[in-house]
Amino acid sequence: MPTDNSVNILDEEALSLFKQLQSQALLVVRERFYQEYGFNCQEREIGNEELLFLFEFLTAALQFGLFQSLTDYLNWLCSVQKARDISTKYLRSICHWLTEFYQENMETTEARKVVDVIQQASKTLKKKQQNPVLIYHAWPEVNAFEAALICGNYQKAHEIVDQYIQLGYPLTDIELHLIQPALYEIGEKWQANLVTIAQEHMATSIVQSIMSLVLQNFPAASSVNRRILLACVSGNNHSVGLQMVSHSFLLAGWDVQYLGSDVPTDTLVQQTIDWRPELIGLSLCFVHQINKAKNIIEQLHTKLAHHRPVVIVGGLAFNSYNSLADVVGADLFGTDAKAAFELANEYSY
Ligand code: B12
Repeated sequence: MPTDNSVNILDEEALSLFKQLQSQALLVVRERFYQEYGFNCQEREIGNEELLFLFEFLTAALQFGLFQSLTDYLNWLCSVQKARDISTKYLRSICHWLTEFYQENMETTEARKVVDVIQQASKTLKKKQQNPVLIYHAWPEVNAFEAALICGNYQKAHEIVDQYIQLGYPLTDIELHLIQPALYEIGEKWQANLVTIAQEHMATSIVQSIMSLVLQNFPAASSVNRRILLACVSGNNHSVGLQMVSHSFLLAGWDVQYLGSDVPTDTLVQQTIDWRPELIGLSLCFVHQINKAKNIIEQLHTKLAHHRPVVIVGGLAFNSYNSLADVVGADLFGTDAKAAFELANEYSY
């Protein structure tokens, strides 16, 4: 995502104050919501997580000029609410109270920057939400597979995967053209209030079991003596995509350490220092997680200097806004599990 030059980013001191004010701002917004409407904002799909995310996206806009991700988030939230027959007036009120709060609590020039960003973003709320997601060539059985996941039919889902295995398709293709599009579709349906959070969880756990089980049908190439460590940055709980990335490297004979979701930064850095992979892969789902990735890369620079591993990044955040890879300072960006392996293989270490 190009950084937006029309956004006046905050200087370091103002940014630090803005962050310090976060908990107070959220408290004020919650209280005003209750006073105005007589119930809590979480009853209108604006719970703690949504408010914290809003704050994180606002920070990304004010720190890096990443304005588009803030408007995308607000419009995503708006579409979630509309699908549940909730008026956008609640979100508008929250934006309005936030502007009042910063006008009262920050110095005029810096408050103006915050207010401008919030006001500009909330003006876009009427526009139709378009999810910035890449859709891959989906195989014909995707709908049947997705239906099996949503109704919890493990046998059926497994059977469909098995059919493709019998036809000789590589695991990476099955994951990319069958499993990934089905999960993307389930995400759209959750957003549109057509599947529940429980179904989303169930679908994920079926997929994870099947992926682990069928892995043994695919013999790995002999070892190429190369190491990759893979992790979702702290705060990212979306691990299935990274698991697919791990499979594409495993099957090609790489030694893989797959750390899964939500890995705390310090332990991730320490594990990298201890194991010394030549490549590490970081998965990010949301734009505001770029600070986590930036921090990991900076620590690796400081602690390992020119011995630091090459860093490849990926995940929904990058697929939505390609140029983010430069913002975090990564060496490579892979759009999917297959592309990640191809890029890493061609890179000269
Ligand atoms: C399953 C799921 C969950 C599960 C995840 C469980 C798990 N163990 O993974 C749970 C329930 C935890 C979850 C939670 C949330 N989710 Co969710 N989730 C999904 C869903 C439906 C599928 C995710 C998935 O597995 N996709 C399939 C994989 C294969 O695709 P992928 O992640 O893009 O990975 C590929 C590439 O990106 C790339 N890649 C990925 N990582 C890496 C790393 C490297 C190094 C490289 C090179 C490449 C690479 O390669 C992968 C394979 O080809 C998506 C829908 C979607 N569009 O993805 C929503 C989705 C991502 N979730 C969403 C949201 C909002 C949330 C929540 C905030 C609220 C909620 N719905 O509960 C929380 C936030 C949790 C958090 N802090 O992270 C939104 C995000 C909206 C947005 N654009 O901002 C989505 C898009 C749903 C939607 N349409 O509204 N979620």
